Amino acid sequence: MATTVQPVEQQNYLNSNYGIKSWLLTTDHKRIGLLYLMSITLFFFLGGFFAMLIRLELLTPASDLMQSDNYNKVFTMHGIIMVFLFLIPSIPAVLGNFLVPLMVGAKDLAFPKINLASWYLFMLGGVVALYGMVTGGVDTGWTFYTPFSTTYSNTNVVTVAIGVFITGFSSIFTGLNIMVTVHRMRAPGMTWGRLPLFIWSHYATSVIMVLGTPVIAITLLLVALERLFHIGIFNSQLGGDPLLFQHLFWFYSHPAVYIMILPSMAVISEIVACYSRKRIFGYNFVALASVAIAVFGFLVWAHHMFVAGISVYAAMIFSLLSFLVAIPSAVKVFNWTATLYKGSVHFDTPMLYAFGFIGLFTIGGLTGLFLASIGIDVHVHDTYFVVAHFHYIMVGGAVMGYLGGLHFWWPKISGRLYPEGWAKLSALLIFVGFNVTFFPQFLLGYLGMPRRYAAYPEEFQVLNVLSTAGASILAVGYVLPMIYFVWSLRYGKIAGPNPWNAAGLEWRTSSPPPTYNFEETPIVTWEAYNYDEISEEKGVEVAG
Ligand code: HEM
Ligand SMILES: [Cu+2]
Repeated sequence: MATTVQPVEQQNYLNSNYGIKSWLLTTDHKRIGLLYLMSITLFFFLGGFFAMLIRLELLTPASDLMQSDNYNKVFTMHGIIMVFLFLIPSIPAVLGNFLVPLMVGAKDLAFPKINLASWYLFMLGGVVALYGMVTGGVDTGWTFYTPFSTTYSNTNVVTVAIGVFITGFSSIFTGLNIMVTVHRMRAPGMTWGRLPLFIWSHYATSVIMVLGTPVIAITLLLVALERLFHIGIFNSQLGGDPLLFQHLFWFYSHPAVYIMILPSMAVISEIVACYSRKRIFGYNFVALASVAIAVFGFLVWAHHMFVAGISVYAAMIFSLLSFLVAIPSAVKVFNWTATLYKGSVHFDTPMLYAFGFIGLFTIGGLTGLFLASIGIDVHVHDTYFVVAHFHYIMVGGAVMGYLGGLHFWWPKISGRLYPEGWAKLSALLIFVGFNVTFFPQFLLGYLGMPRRYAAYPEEFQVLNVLSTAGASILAVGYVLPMIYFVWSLRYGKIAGPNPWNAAGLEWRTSSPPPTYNFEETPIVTWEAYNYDEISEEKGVEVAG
Protein backbone atom coordinates (compact mmCIF):
# COMPACT_ATOMS: atom_id res chain seq x y z
CA MET A 1 0.00 0.00 0.00
CA ALA A 2 3.03 2.25 -0.11
CA THR A 3 2.59 3.10 -3.76
CA THR A 4 1.33 6.56 -4.57
CA VAL A 5 0.41 5.75 -8.15
CA GLN A 6 -3.37 5.83 -8.59
CA PRO A 7 -4.46 2.48 -10.00
CA VAL A 8 -6.54 2.59 -13.16
CA GLU A 9 -10.17 2.99 -12.10
CA GLN A 10 -11.80 -0.43 -12.18
CA GLN A 11 -15.42 -0.93 -13.11
CA ASN A 12 -17.37 -1.04 -9.87
CA TYR A 13 -20.91 -0.57 -8.60
CA LEU A 14 -20.36 3.14 -8.05
CA ASN A 15 -18.93 4.09 -11.44
CA SER A 16 -20.70 1.49 -13.60
CA ASN A 17 -23.52 3.93 -14.27
CA TYR A 18 -24.03 7.63 -13.68
CA GLY A 19 -27.05 9.82 -13.30
CA ILE A 20 -29.90 10.10 -10.86
CA LYS A 21 -32.03 7.55 -12.72
CA SER A 22 -29.39 4.86 -12.41
CA TRP A 23 -29.67 5.32 -8.65
CA LEU A 24 -33.42 5.71 -8.27
CA LEU A 25 -34.16 2.66 -10.43
CA THR A 26 -31.23 0.52 -9.33
CA THR A 27 -31.75 -3.06 -8.24
CA ASP A 28 -28.15 -3.43 -7.01
CA HIS A 29 -28.29 -4.27 -3.31
CA LYS A 30 -25.19 -2.15 -2.71
CA ARG A 31 -26.71 0.97 -4.19
CA ILE A 32 -29.98 0.37 -2.35
CA GLY A 33 -27.95 0.07 0.84
CA LEU A 34 -26.51 3.50 0.11
CA LEU A 35 -29.96 4.97 -0.60
CA TYR A 36 -30.97 3.72 2.85
CA LEU A 37 -27.77 5.12 4.33
CA MET A 38 -28.52 8.60 3.05
CA SER A 39 -32.16 8.48 4.13
CA ILE A 40 -31.58 7.24 7.64
CA THR A 41 -28.68 9.64 8.18
CA LEU A 42 -31.12 12.44 7.47
CA PHE A 43 -33.63 10.97 9.91
CA PHE A 44 -30.92 10.47 12.54
CA PHE A 45 -30.03 14.15 12.49
CA LEU A 46 -33.70 15.16 12.52
CA GLY A 47 -34.31 12.90 15.52
CA GLY A 48 -31.13 14.33 17.04
CA PHE A 49 -32.48 17.83 16.57
CA PHE A 50 -35.56 16.90 18.64
CA ALA A 51 -33.29 15.28 21.25
CA MET A 52 -31.45 18.59 21.46
CA LEU A 53 -34.73 20.42 22.07
CA ILE A 54 -35.59 17.96 24.87
CA ARG A 55 -32.22 18.45 26.53
CA LEU A 56 -32.40 22.24 26.21
CA GLU A 57 -35.84 22.29 27.82
CA LEU A 58 -34.57 20.16 30.70
CA LEU A 59 -31.62 22.47 31.36
CA THR A 60 -33.82 24.40 33.81
CA PRO A 61 -36.52 23.16 36.19
CA ALA A 62 -39.26 25.39 34.74
CA SER A 63 -40.90 24.60 31.40
CA ASP A 64 -39.58 27.75 29.78
CA LEU A 65 -38.40 26.80 26.29
CA MET A 66 -41.74 25.18 25.48
CA GLN A 67 -45.05 24.43 27.13
CA SER A 68 -46.07 20.89 28.03
CA ASP A 69 -48.15 20.28 24.90
CA ASN A 70 -45.21 21.12 22.65
CA TYR A 71 -42.81 19.16 24.82
CA ASN A 72 -45.09 16.12 24.45
CA LYS A 73 -44.87 16.47 20.69
CA VAL A 74 -41.12 16.93 20.70
CA PHE A 75 -40.29 13.78 22.69
CA THR A 76 -42.87 11.83 20.71
CA MET A 77 -41.35 12.84 17.39
CA HIS A 78 -37.85 12.17 18.72
CA GLY A 79 -38.91 8.66 19.73
CA ILE A 80 -40.84 7.83 16.55
CA ILE A 81 -38.11 9.07 14.23
CA MET A 82 -35.29 7.38 16.14
CA VAL A 83 -37.06 4.03 16.46
CA PHE A 84 -39.03 3.60 13.25
CA LEU A 85 -37.14 5.79 10.80
CA PHE A 86 -33.59 5.31 12.00
CA LEU A 87 -32.78 2.40 14.28
CA ILE A 88 -35.03 -0.36 12.90
CA PRO A 89 -33.71 0.03 9.34
CA SER A 90 -30.19 1.09 10.35
CA ILE A 91 -27.98 -1.99 10.24
CA PRO A 92 -30.23 -4.47 8.38
CA ALA A 93 -31.18 -2.11 5.56
CA VAL A 94 -27.79 -0.43 5.17
CA LEU A 95 -25.04 -2.88 6.16
CA GLY A 96 -27.23 -5.99 5.86
CA ASN A 97 -28.33 -4.96 2.40
CA PHE A 98 -24.80 -4.23 1.35
CA LEU A 99 -23.07 -7.19 2.97
CA VAL A 100 -25.37 -10.21 3.12
CA PRO A 101 -24.96 -11.12 -0.59
CA LEU A 102 -21.23 -10.39 -0.46
CA MET A 103 -20.75 -12.50 2.65
CA VAL A 104 -22.59 -15.54 1.32
CA GLY A 105 -20.97 -15.21 -2.11
CA ALA A 106 -24.08 -14.22 -4.07
CA LYS A 107 -24.60 -11.75 -6.92
CA ASP A 108 -27.42 -9.90 -5.19
CA LEU A 109 -30.27 -10.45 -2.76
CA ALA A 110 -32.88 -13.01 -3.79
CA PHE A 111 -35.46 -10.38 -4.83
CA PRO A 112 -33.69 -7.25 -6.10
CA LYS A 113 -36.87 -5.49 -7.22
CA ILE A 114 -38.61 -6.10 -3.90
CA ASN A 115 -35.49 -4.67 -2.31
CA LEU A 116 -35.90 -1.45 -4.27
CA ALA A 117 -39.63 -1.41 -3.50
CA SER A 118 -38.79 -1.67 0.20
CA TRP A 119 -36.76 1.54 0.01
CA TYR A 120 -39.61 3.36 -1.75
CA LEU A 121 -42.08 2.14 0.87
CA PHE A 122 -39.72 3.28 3.60
CA MET A 123 -39.48 6.74 2.06
CA LEU A 124 -43.24 6.93 1.49
CA GLY A 125 -43.93 5.96 5.11
CA GLY A 126 -41.27 8.42 6.29
CA VAL A 127 -42.76 11.25 4.24
CA VAL A 128 -46.29 10.52 5.49
CA ALA A 129 -45.07 10.44 9.10
CA LEU A 130 -43.11 13.67 8.61
CA TYR A 131 -46.12 15.30 6.97
CA GLY A 132 -48.14 14.44 10.08
CA MET A 133 -45.39 15.91 12.21
CA VAL A 134 -45.04 19.24 10.41
CA THR A 135 -48.79 19.77 10.09
CA GLY A 136 -49.45 19.78 13.82
CA GLY A 137 -47.41 16.88 15.20
CA VAL A 138 -48.41 14.03 17.45
CA ASP A 139 -48.21 13.83 21.24
CA THR A 140 -48.90 10.23 22.25
CA GLY A 141 -45.30 9.14 22.84
CA TRP A 142 -43.80 6.67 20.38
CA THR A 143 -45.85 4.01 22.19
CA PHE A 144 -49.25 5.35 20.97
CA TYR A 145 -50.94 4.14 24.20
CA THR A 146 -54.71 3.89 24.21
CA PRO A 147 -57.13 5.32 25.29
CA PHE A 148 -55.16 8.55 24.90
CA SER A 149 -54.22 7.87 21.28
CA THR A 150 -57.67 6.66 20.25
CA THR A 151 -60.01 8.87 22.24
CA TYR A 152 -58.37 11.91 23.81
CA SER A 153 -55.40 13.17 21.81
CA ASN A 154 -56.36 15.87 19.32
CA THR A 155 -53.13 15.65 17.32
CA ASN A 156 -52.28 13.94 14.02
CA VAL A 157 -52.30 10.38 15.36
CA VAL A 158 -53.87 8.84 12.25
CA THR A 159 -51.42 10.31 9.75
CA VAL A 160 -48.34 9.38 11.74
CA ALA A 161 -49.67 5.90 12.55
CA ILE A 162 -50.29 5.29 8.85
CA GLY A 163 -46.76 6.49 8.08
CA VAL A 164 -45.35 3.96 10.54
CA PHE A 165 -47.72 1.31 9.16
CA ILE A 166 -46.25 1.83 5.68
CA THR A 167 -42.62 1.66 6.83
CA GLY A 168 -43.53 -1.69 8.38
CA PHE A 169 -43.82 -3.20 4.93
CA SER A 170 -40.31 -2.14 4.03
CA SER A 171 -39.07 -3.91 7.14
CA ILE A 172 -40.98 -7.10 6.27
CA PHE A 173 -39.60 -7.03 2.70
CA THR A 174 -36.03 -6.58 3.90
CA GLY A 175 -36.41 -9.47 6.36
CA LEU A 176 -37.94 -11.72 3.73
CA ASN A 177 -35.20 -10.90 1.25
CA ILE A 178 -32.41 -11.66 3.70
CA MET A 179 -34.01 -14.94 4.82
CA VAL A 180 -34.48 -16.25 1.29
CA THR A 181 -30.99 -15.14 0.29
CA VAL A 182 -29.41 -17.03 3.17
CA HIS A 183 -31.42 -20.14 2.34
CA ARG A 184 -31.09 -20.13 -1.42
CA MET A 185 -28.15 -18.05 -2.61
CA ARG A 186 -25.13 -19.31 -0.66
CA ALA A 187 -22.02 -19.98 -2.77
CA PRO A 188 -20.84 -23.58 -3.22
CA GLY A 189 -19.21 -24.77 -0.01
CA MET A 190 -20.80 -22.03 2.14
CA THR A 191 -22.56 -24.38 4.54
CA TRP A 192 -24.66 -23.14 7.48
CA GLY A 193 -21.75 -23.95 9.79
CA ARG A 194 -19.41 -21.75 7.76
CA LEU A 195 -21.63 -18.68 7.68
CA PRO A 196 -20.17 -15.60 9.32
CA LEU A 197 -21.94 -14.79 12.60
CA PHE A 198 -23.05 -11.56 10.93
CA ILE A 199 -25.30 -13.71 8.76
CA TRP A 200 -26.68 -15.76 11.66
CA SER A 201 -27.63 -12.59 13.50
CA HIS A 202 -29.23 -11.08 10.43
CA TYR A 203 -31.12 -14.27 9.83
CA ALA A 204 -32.51 -14.17 13.37
CA THR A 205 -33.36 -10.48 12.96
CA SER A 206 -35.19 -11.23 9.73
CA VAL A 207 -37.34 -13.83 11.45
CA ILE A 208 -38.46 -11.21 13.94
CA MET A 209 -39.08 -8.66 11.18
CA VAL A 210 -41.24 -11.06 9.24
CA LEU A 211 -43.19 -12.45 12.23
CA GLY A 212 -43.41 -9.36 14.43
CA THR A 213 -43.93 -6.41 12.12
CA PRO A 214 -47.40 -7.43 10.88
CA VAL A 215 -48.63 -7.27 14.48
CA ILE A 216 -47.59 -3.64 15.03
CA ALA A 217 -48.82 -2.71 11.57
CA ILE A 218 -52.30 -4.11 12.23
CA THR A 219 -52.37 -2.63 15.72
CA LEU A 220 -51.64 0.87 14.44
CA LEU A 221 -54.22 0.40 11.72
CA LEU A 222 -56.76 -0.51 14.43
CA VAL A 223 -55.87 2.67 16.33
CA ALA A 224 -56.51 4.65 13.16
CA LEU A 225 -59.79 2.82 12.48
CA GLU A 226 -60.98 3.36 16.02
CA ARG A 227 -60.24 7.08 15.81
CA LEU A 228 -61.97 7.41 12.46
CA PHE A 229 -64.95 5.08 12.83
CA HIS A 230 -65.27 4.58 16.60
CA ILE A 231 -65.24 0.82 16.43
CA GLY A 232 -64.85 -0.80 19.84
CA ILE A 233 -61.45 -2.45 19.84
CA PHE A 234 -59.66 -0.48 22.54
CA ASN A 235 -62.41 1.81 23.84
CA SER A 236 -64.04 0.21 26.89
CA GLN A 237 -67.20 2.29 26.44
CA LEU A 238 -67.69 0.53 23.11
CA GLY A 239 -66.83 -2.91 24.48
CA GLY A 240 -63.10 -2.73 23.72
CA ASP A 241 -60.11 -3.09 26.03
CA PRO A 242 -57.39 -0.42 26.29
CA LEU A 243 -54.93 -2.94 27.75
CA LEU A 244 -55.27 -5.05 24.62
CA PHE A 245 -53.36 -2.31 22.84
CA GLN A 246 -50.42 -2.63 25.21
CA HIS A 247 -50.30 -6.39 24.71
CA LEU A 248 -50.31 -6.04 20.92
CA PHE A 249 -47.90 -3.12 20.92
CA TRP A 250 -45.28 -4.82 23.09
CA PHE A 251 -45.71 -8.17 21.37
CA TYR A 252 -43.92 -6.43 18.52
CA SER A 253 -42.00 -3.71 20.31
CA HIS A 254 -40.10 -5.90 22.72
CA PRO A 255 -38.85 -8.15 19.88
CA ALA A 256 -38.21 -4.91 17.98
CA VAL A 257 -35.55 -4.14 20.56
CA TYR A 258 -33.83 -7.25 19.23
CA ILE A 259 -34.34 -6.04 15.66
CA MET A 260 -32.18 -3.15 16.85
CA ILE A 261 -29.60 -5.03 18.91
CA LEU A 262 -29.08 -8.35 17.05
CA PRO A 263 -27.66 -6.68 13.92
CA SER A 264 -25.30 -4.73 16.16
CA MET A 265 -24.17 -7.98 17.73
CA ALA A 266 -23.67 -9.20 14.16
CA VAL A 267 -21.23 -6.37 13.53
CA ILE A 268 -19.41 -6.85 16.83
CA SER A 269 -18.67 -10.52 16.11
CA GLU A 270 -16.94 -9.61 12.83
CA ILE A 271 -14.95 -6.77 14.38
CA VAL A 272 -13.85 -8.68 17.47
CA ALA A 273 -12.63 -11.61 15.38
CA CYS A 274 -10.72 -9.39 12.95
CA TYR A 275 -8.95 -7.23 15.53
CA SER A 276 -8.16 -10.14 17.82
CA ARG A 277 -6.94 -12.16 14.83
CA LYS A 278 -8.88 -15.15 16.14
CA ARG A 279 -11.87 -17.32 15.39
CA ILE A 280 -14.83 -16.28 17.57
CA PHE A 281 -14.77 -18.42 20.69
CA GLY A 282 -17.68 -20.88 20.70
CA TYR A 283 -18.97 -20.12 17.19
CA ASN A 284 -21.89 -22.53 17.54
CA PHE A 285 -23.05 -21.02 20.81
CA VAL A 286 -22.94 -17.48 19.43
CA ALA A 287 -24.85 -18.53 16.31
CA LEU A 288 -27.52 -20.35 18.33
CA ALA A 289 -27.71 -17.52 20.85
CA SER A 290 -28.94 -15.26 18.03
CA VAL A 291 -31.75 -17.64 17.24
CA ALA A 292 -32.55 -18.12 20.94
CA ILE A 293 -32.78 -14.35 21.43
CA ALA A 294 -35.18 -14.12 18.50
CA VAL A 295 -37.40 -16.88 19.94
CA PHE A 296 -37.33 -15.86 23.63
CA GLY A 297 -37.80 -12.23 22.61
CA PHE A 298 -41.38 -13.05 21.69
CA LEU A 299 -42.19 -14.40 25.17
CA VAL A 300 -41.44 -11.46 27.45
CA TRP A 301 -43.60 -8.56 26.26
CA ALA A 302 -45.65 -8.09 29.42
CA HIS A 303 -42.60 -6.98 31.42
CA HIS A 304 -43.60 -3.55 30.11
CA MET A 305 -46.97 -3.92 31.82
CA PHE A 306 -46.16 -4.87 35.43
CA VAL A 307 -47.97 -1.79 36.74
CA ALA A 308 -50.73 -1.79 34.13
CA GLY A 309 -53.02 -4.03 36.16
CA ILE A 310 -52.15 -7.48 34.82
CA SER A 311 -52.45 -10.40 37.25
CA VAL A 312 -49.55 -10.94 39.64
CA TYR A 313 -49.19 -14.51 38.42
CA ALA A 314 -48.83 -13.37 34.83
CA ALA A 315 -46.33 -10.78 36.01
CA MET A 316 -44.27 -13.45 37.79
CA ILE A 317 -44.12 -15.62 34.68
CA PHE A 318 -43.11 -12.72 32.46
CA SER A 319 -40.49 -11.67 34.98
CA LEU A 320 -38.99 -15.17 34.94
CA LEU A 321 -39.02 -15.37 31.15
CA SER A 322 -37.33 -11.97 30.95
CA PHE A 323 -34.48 -13.31 33.06
CA LEU A 324 -34.15 -16.23 30.65
CA VAL A 325 -33.64 -13.97 27.64
CA ALA A 326 -30.61 -12.52 29.37
CA ILE A 327 -28.81 -15.85 29.08
CA PRO A 328 -28.14 -15.90 25.32
CA SER A 329 -27.12 -12.23 25.47
CA ALA A 330 -24.68 -13.04 28.25
CA VAL A 331 -23.38 -16.00 26.23
CA LYS A 332 -22.44 -13.58 23.47
CA VAL A 333 -20.73 -11.11 25.74
CA PHE A 334 -18.82 -13.95 27.38
CA ASN A 335 -17.73 -15.39 24.04
CA TRP A 336 -16.52 -12.06 22.65
CA THR A 337 -14.51 -11.54 25.78
CA ALA A 338 -13.12 -15.05 25.56
CA THR A 339 -12.13 -14.32 21.96
CA LEU A 340 -10.01 -11.42 23.15
CA TYR A 341 -8.22 -13.68 25.60
CA LYS A 342 -4.76 -14.47 24.22
CA GLY A 343 -5.75 -12.80 20.96
CA SER A 344 -3.49 -10.37 19.20
CA VAL A 345 -5.69 -7.36 19.96
CA HIS A 346 -5.49 -4.23 17.76
CA PHE A 347 -7.10 -0.98 18.85
CA ASP A 348 -8.28 0.34 15.51
CA THR A 349 -11.41 2.52 15.40
CA PRO A 350 -13.96 -0.25 14.75
CA MET A 351 -12.52 -2.15 17.72
CA LEU A 352 -12.97 0.92 19.94
CA TYR A 353 -16.65 0.88 19.00
CA ALA A 354 -16.79 -2.85 19.73
CA PHE A 355 -15.34 -2.27 23.21
CA GLY A 356 -17.84 0.56 23.67
CA PHE A 357 -20.65 -1.73 22.64
CA ILE A 358 -19.65 -4.56 24.97
CA GLY A 359 -19.39 -2.29 28.01
CA LEU A 360 -22.47 -0.18 27.41
CA PHE A 361 -24.66 -3.05 26.28
CA THR A 362 -23.72 -4.89 29.46
CA ILE A 363 -24.84 -1.93 31.58
CA GLY A 364 -28.04 -1.68 29.54
CA GLY A 365 -28.67 -5.39 29.86
CA LEU A 366 -27.99 -5.60 33.58
CA THR A 367 -30.28 -2.66 34.33
CA GLY A 368 -32.82 -4.51 32.19
CA LEU A 369 -32.64 -7.31 34.73
CA PHE A 370 -33.35 -4.77 37.47
CA LEU A 371 -36.43 -3.71 35.53
CA ALA A 372 -37.52 -7.30 35.01
CA SER A 373 -37.67 -7.72 38.80
CA ILE A 374 -41.19 -6.67 39.68
CA GLY A 375 -40.28 -5.04 42.98
CA ILE A 376 -37.77 -2.67 41.36
CA ASP A 377 -39.90 -1.99 38.30
CA VAL A 378 -42.82 -0.82 40.42
CA HIS A 379 -40.45 1.72 41.96
CA VAL A 380 -38.76 3.04 38.81
CA HIS A 381 -41.41 2.47 36.12
CA ASP A 382 -41.84 5.54 33.88
CA THR A 383 -38.91 7.31 35.50
CA TYR A 384 -35.63 8.42 33.96
CA PHE A 385 -34.17 5.10 35.05
CA VAL A 386 -36.05 3.54 32.14
CA VAL A 387 -34.94 6.30 29.78
CA ALA A 388 -31.31 5.64 30.78
CA HIS A 389 -31.75 1.87 30.45
CA PHE A 390 -33.12 1.93 26.92
CA HIS A 391 -30.62 4.51 25.73
CA TYR A 392 -27.80 2.29 26.99
CA ILE A 393 -29.25 -0.47 24.81
CA MET A 394 -30.35 1.56 21.81
CA VAL A 395 -27.61 4.19 21.65
CA GLY A 396 -24.79 2.67 23.70
CA GLY A 397 -25.47 -0.70 22.11
CA ALA A 398 -27.18 -0.43 18.75
CA VAL A 399 -25.82 2.90 17.51
CA MET A 400 -22.27 2.02 18.64
CA GLY A 401 -22.47 -1.21 16.63
CA TYR A 402 -23.85 0.67 13.64
CA LEU A 403 -21.02 3.22 13.70
CA GLY A 404 -18.41 0.52 14.32
CA GLY A 405 -19.73 -1.38 11.31
CA LEU A 406 -19.84 1.72 9.15
CA HIS A 407 -16.15 2.31 9.90
CA PHE A 408 -15.18 -1.32 9.46
CA TRP A 409 -16.81 -1.66 6.04
CA TRP A 410 -16.36 1.93 4.83
CA PRO A 411 -13.29 0.97 2.75
CA LYS A 412 -15.37 -1.77 1.10
CA ILE A 413 -18.31 0.56 0.49
CA SER A 414 -16.35 3.56 -0.77
CA GLY A 415 -12.97 2.14 -1.76
CA ARG A 416 -11.31 4.73 0.50
CA LEU A 417 -9.86 4.84 4.01
CA TYR A 418 -11.17 7.32 6.58
CA PRO A 419 -8.66 9.37 8.61
CA GLU A 420 -7.81 7.15 11.60
CA GLY A 421 -6.93 9.98 14.00
CA TRP A 422 -10.21 11.83 13.55
CA ALA A 423 -12.11 8.57 13.74
CA LYS A 424 -10.50 7.67 17.07
CA LEU A 425 -11.24 11.14 18.39
CA SER A 426 -14.89 10.91 17.48
CA ALA A 427 -15.21 7.41 18.95
CA LEU A 428 -13.80 8.80 22.18
CA LEU A 429 -16.14 11.81 22.16
CA ILE A 430 -19.12 9.55 21.57
CA PHE A 431 -18.16 7.22 24.42
CA VAL A 432 -17.56 10.03 26.90
CA GLY A 433 -20.51 12.13 25.70
CA PHE A 434 -22.83 9.16 25.85
CA ASN A 435 -21.99 8.28 29.44
CA VAL A 436 -22.13 11.86 30.67
CA THR A 437 -25.54 12.22 29.00
CA PHE A 438 -27.19 9.05 30.15
CA PHE A 439 -25.54 7.85 33.36
CA PRO A 440 -26.99 10.74 35.39
CA GLN A 441 -30.41 9.66 34.16
CA PHE A 442 -30.11 6.39 36.12
CA LEU A 443 -29.62 8.48 39.25
CA LEU A 444 -32.42 10.89 38.36
CA GLY A 445 -34.81 8.02 37.81
CA TYR A 446 -33.81 6.26 40.98
CA LEU A 447 -34.37 9.53 42.87
CA GLY A 448 -37.86 9.71 41.38
CA MET A 449 -37.77 12.03 38.36
CA PRO A 450 -40.57 10.87 36.02
CA ARG A 451 -40.06 10.80 32.25
CA ARG A 452 -42.13 12.85 29.80
CA TYR A 453 -42.45 16.03 31.88
CA ALA A 454 -41.20 19.43 30.75
CA ALA A 455 -40.74 20.72 34.30
CA TYR A 456 -39.17 19.18 37.40
CA PRO A 457 -38.32 20.03 41.05
CA GLU A 458 -35.14 22.08 41.52
CA GLU A 459 -33.27 19.33 43.35
CA PHE A 460 -32.91 17.49 40.02
CA GLN A 461 -31.24 20.35 38.16
CA VAL A 462 -27.55 19.52 38.66
CA LEU A 463 -27.87 16.05 37.16
CA ASN A 464 -29.96 17.42 34.29
CA VAL A 465 -27.37 20.08 33.47
CA LEU A 466 -24.74 17.35 33.43
CA SER A 467 -26.87 15.31 31.06
CA THR A 468 -27.37 18.23 28.68
CA ALA A 469 -23.64 19.00 28.76
CA GLY A 470 -22.91 15.38 27.85
CA ALA A 471 -25.40 15.60 24.99
CA SER A 472 -23.41 18.49 23.48
CA ILE A 473 -20.24 16.38 23.51
CA LEU A 474 -22.19 13.51 21.99
CA ALA A 475 -23.51 15.76 19.22
CA VAL A 476 -19.97 16.77 18.20
CA GLY A 477 -18.99 13.10 18.21
CA TYR A 478 -21.86 12.26 15.85
CA VAL A 479 -21.24 15.12 13.42
CA LEU A 480 -17.51 14.40 12.97
CA PRO A 481 -17.87 11.05 11.13
CA MET A 482 -20.34 12.69 8.73
CA ILE A 483 -17.65 15.19 7.80
CA TYR A 484 -14.67 12.84 7.48
CA PHE A 485 -16.61 10.13 5.66
CA VAL A 486 -17.66 12.64 3.01
CA TRP A 487 -14.11 14.05 2.98
CA SER A 488 -12.64 10.57 2.49
CA LEU A 489 -14.74 9.96 -0.62
CA ARG A 490 -12.44 12.38 -2.41
CA TYR A 491 -9.29 12.64 -0.35
CA GLY A 492 -9.10 9.35 1.53
CA LYS A 493 -6.31 6.89 0.74
CA ILE A 494 -7.22 4.14 -1.71
CA ALA A 495 -8.20 1.17 0.43
CA GLY A 496 -7.48 -1.86 -1.72
CA PRO A 497 -9.55 -5.04 -1.45
CA ASN A 498 -8.69 -5.93 2.12
CA PRO A 499 -7.14 -3.13 4.19
CA TRP A 500 -7.74 -4.81 7.58
CA ASN A 501 -6.58 -8.20 6.39
CA ALA A 502 -9.91 -9.60 7.43
CA ALA A 503 -11.43 -13.00 6.76
CA GLY A 504 -14.81 -13.13 5.04
CA LEU A 505 -15.83 -13.33 1.41
CA GLU A 506 -16.64 -9.62 1.18
CA TRP A 507 -12.88 -8.90 1.46
CA ARG A 508 -12.01 -11.19 -1.45
CA THR A 509 -13.44 -8.88 -4.09
CA SER A 510 -12.28 -5.42 -5.08
CA SER A 511 -13.25 -2.27 -3.15
CA PRO A 512 -15.73 -1.00 -4.18
CA PRO A 513 -17.02 -4.33 -5.48
CA PRO A 514 -18.17 -4.75 -9.08
CA THR A 515 -21.90 -4.67 -9.80
CA TYR A 516 -22.35 -8.43 -9.42
CA ASN A 517 -19.94 -8.63 -6.50
CA PHE A 518 -17.46 -11.29 -7.68
CA GLU A 519 -15.66 -11.78 -10.97
CA GLU A 520 -16.22 -15.51 -10.51
CA THR A 521 -18.53 -17.31 -8.10
CA PRO A 522 -16.37 -18.09 -5.08
CA ILE A 523 -16.03 -21.68 -3.88
CA VAL A 524 -15.67 -21.90 -0.13
CA THR A 525 -13.37 -24.54 1.32
CA TRP A 526 -12.57 -22.99 4.69
CA GLU A 527 -14.32 -22.28 8.00
CA ALA A 528 -15.37 -18.75 8.98
CA TYR A 529 -12.75 -16.65 10.77
CA ASN A 530 -9.75 -18.67 9.61
CA TYR A 531 -7.43 -16.02 11.04
CA ASP A 532 -4.75 -18.55 11.84
CA GLU A 533 -4.27 -18.93 8.07
CA ILE A 534 -4.19 -15.21 7.36
CA SER A 535 -1.06 -13.09 7.56
CA GLU A 536 -0.82 -10.47 10.33
CA GLU A 537 0.45 -7.76 8.03
CA LYS A 538 -2.20 -5.31 6.91
CA GLY A 539 -3.00 -4.94 3.25
CA VAL A 540 -1.66 -8.35 2.25
CA GLU A 541 -3.88 -10.50 0.06
CA VAL A 542 -5.83 -13.16 1.93
CA ALA A 543 -4.28 -16.58 1.67
CA GLY A 544 -6.46 -19.09 -0.16
C1 HEM B 1 -28.30 11.85 20.60
C2 HEM B 1 -28.55 11.95 21.84
C3 HEM B 1 -29.91 11.69 22.46
C4 HEM B 1 -30.44 12.40 23.49
C5 HEM B 1 -29.77 13.56 24.18
C6 HEM B 1 -31.74 11.85 23.80
C7 HEM B 1 -32.59 12.31 24.81
C8 HEM B 1 -33.79 11.79 25.13
C9 HEM B 1 -34.61 12.19 26.26
C10 HEM B 1 -34.23 13.23 27.27
C11 HEM B 1 -35.76 11.47 26.25
C12 HEM B 1 -36.88 11.50 27.26
C13 HEM B 1 -38.12 12.20 26.90
C14 HEM B 1 -39.12 11.97 27.98
O1 HEM B 1 -39.71 10.88 28.01
O2 HEM B 1 -39.32 12.84 28.83
C15 HEM B 1 -35.64 10.60 25.14
C16 HEM B 1 -36.59 9.72 24.82
C17 HEM B 1 -36.41 8.79 23.87
N1 HEM B 1 -35.29 8.60 23.07
FE1 HEM B 1 -33.64 9.69 23.04
N2 HEM B 1 -31.98 10.82 22.98
C18 HEM B 1 -30.88 10.69 22.15
C19 HEM B 1 -30.70 9.77 21.20
C20 HEM B 1 -31.60 8.79 20.96
C21 HEM B 1 -31.40 7.78 19.99
C22 HEM B 1 -30.18 7.65 19.07
C23 HEM B 1 -32.50 7.00 20.06
C24 HEM B 1 -32.81 5.80 19.29
C25 HEM B 1 -32.04 5.35 18.39
C26 HEM B 1 -33.39 7.51 21.05
C27 HEM B 1 -34.62 6.98 21.38
C28 HEM B 1 -35.51 7.51 22.28
C29 HEM B 1 -36.83 7.02 22.57
C30 HEM B 1 -37.49 5.81 21.92
C31 HEM B 1 -37.40 7.82 23.56
C32 HEM B 1 -38.77 7.68 24.20
C33 HEM B 1 -39.70 8.74 23.67
C34 HEM B 1 -41.01 8.64 24.38
O3 HEM B 1 -41.00 8.59 25.61
O4 HEM B 1 -42.03 8.60 23.69
N3 HEM B 1 -32.81 8.61 21.59
N4 HEM B 1 -34.43 10.81 24.48
CU1 LIG C 1 -39.24 -5.41 26.59
